[in-house]
Amino acid sequence: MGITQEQKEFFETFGYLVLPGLVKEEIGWIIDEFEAVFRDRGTVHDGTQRSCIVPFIDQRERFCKLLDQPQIVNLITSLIGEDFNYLGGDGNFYTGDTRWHSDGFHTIGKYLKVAFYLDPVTRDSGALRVIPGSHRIDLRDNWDARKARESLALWGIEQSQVPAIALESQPGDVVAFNHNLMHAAFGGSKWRRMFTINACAHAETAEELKELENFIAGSARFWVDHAHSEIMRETASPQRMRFLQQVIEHEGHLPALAAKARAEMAEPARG
Ligand SMILES: O=C(O)CCC(=O)C(=O)O
Repeated sequence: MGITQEQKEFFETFGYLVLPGLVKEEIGWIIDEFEAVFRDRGTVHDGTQRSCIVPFIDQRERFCKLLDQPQIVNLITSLIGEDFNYLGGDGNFYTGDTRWHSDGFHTIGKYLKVAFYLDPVTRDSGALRVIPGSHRIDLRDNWDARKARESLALWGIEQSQVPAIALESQPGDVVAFNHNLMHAAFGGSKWRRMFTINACAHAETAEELKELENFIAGSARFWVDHAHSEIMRETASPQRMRFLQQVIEHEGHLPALAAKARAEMAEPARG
C-alpha cells in the first residue's frame, strides 16, 4: 500500500510528509542495527560534535533490507516514481541545534530524504522544523525564507523563532522531505539518533544525469569510492538492484574525487 493521492499532493505543495508509525513493527531491530553500525565502526560519540557515518544502512546486511521493505519502497515510489535511485544516506548522533539550511538547490530532478528519528523528539527537543513550501524554488527562487539562517539580521529574531512547523515524532514514525526544503532543529540532546535514506527520481534526460553525477560527486567528502557499500550491492535482489543500477553506472568519477578529499581533509565530513 502506498500513500494516498492527498498525501502526495500535500508533499508536492508543502515539501514534506510525516508517516506516523510507518516502521513501528520494525523499530526494535532498526535501533539494534543503528547501534551496531556505530559499534562495528568503533565510532564512540562523545556529545561534543555530530558523529556521522555514510553510507549508513549499507553497513550491515539486515539494515540494507530496509530498501526491500514494502512500506519504504512504496513511500518512495509514490513520491518520486518507480525505479528511483538509492543515493545512500547518513547515520547520525546529532549534538544540539542544526541551523537552517536545505540539502540541495535542485532545479532538475526530484531529490528526497527519508528520515528516521530513533528518540522521541518534540518542537524544543530536536524535532525537525521545516518551512512549508520553501522547496518550491521553481516558483520563488528569491523568497527570503530561504535565508532563514540570517534571521537575526533580516528579521531581528533568533533562528529558533523562525516561523516553521515542527515535525514531532516517536520512534517508528518516518519523516520524508524534498531536499530543497528549508529545515533545522533546535533544543535537541547531544545524543540525538537519526538516520536517513536519500533517493532521487530515475534520471531520464542528459541534464538529469548530470545532476545525478553532481550529487554523487558530493559523496567524496565522506571519503567513499562508491555511493553504495559492497554489502548493499552483493546482497541485492533483482528488485533492489533496480534502485542501485543507475548510480553504479554513473559513479565512475567518485574514486578520484574521494582520493582528493582524503588528501585535503583531516577526516571525513560530519555532514
Ligand atoms: O535533525 C537534525 O538536526 C537535522 C537533520 C538535517 O538537517 C538533515 O537530515 O538534513
